[in-house]
Amino acid sequence: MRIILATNNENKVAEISAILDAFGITVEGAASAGGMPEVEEDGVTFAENALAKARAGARNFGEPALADDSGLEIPALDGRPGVYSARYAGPSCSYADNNRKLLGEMTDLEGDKRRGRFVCSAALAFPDGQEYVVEGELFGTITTEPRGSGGFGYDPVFVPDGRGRTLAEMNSEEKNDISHRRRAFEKMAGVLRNLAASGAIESLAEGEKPPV
Ligand code: ITT
Repeated sequence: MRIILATNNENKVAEISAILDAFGITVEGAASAGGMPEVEEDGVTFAENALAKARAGARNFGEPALADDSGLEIPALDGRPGVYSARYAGPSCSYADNNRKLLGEMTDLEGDKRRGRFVCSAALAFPDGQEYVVEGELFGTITTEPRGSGGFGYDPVFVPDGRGRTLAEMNSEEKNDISHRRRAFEKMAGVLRNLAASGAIESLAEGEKPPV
């Protein structure tokens, strides 16, 4: 079964491919399938944005598409950066710019006020309009300085509960074992398994047969 991963974020492609691979599901990044069109991310929830990206992928490629919309929520900042996580410090900002802005806003916050969660909504859309969405989360604390060089985004400033290191100080296996993305796509693997078991995605399996 070919499933397109409707994202332009290569870090996400690497993480989601590794996570789904462990469940025997192979995905193809949009870039290697010809490129993903820009999608307007104007939803107020991660789920809305994930569905918008998955629908755009299914429409563009004419094949089932998976998408991820994710970000960091800090209750003491009224939920920011939230759905604006990618462009928090401005339209074409870097991950380092976002981390600087976040840490700057949190300078006076201590203890529980530094707690937050990563959220990942994973959406699956089919060209015929069927769609599914699931969510995963990871709770933790925001550091006062960035630490580590692994991962991407806010990983250098986020220490998951029960751990002493930031996500950027972990290797990819450690992060993929506990991450919000892991939790969402583990659920999505269950959705795909159920669809296959019920025969609902049989035609996809047929469509994948190599040409004779
Ligand atoms: P696509 O829309 O193409 O999927 P994107 O990077 O624009 O890629 P989002 O709109 O979902 O993706 O924004 C997600 C942002 O949230 C991302 O740029 C990071 O800043 C942050 N983020 C999400 N997951 C993260 C993770 O696992 N570690 C660190 N930061 C993360």
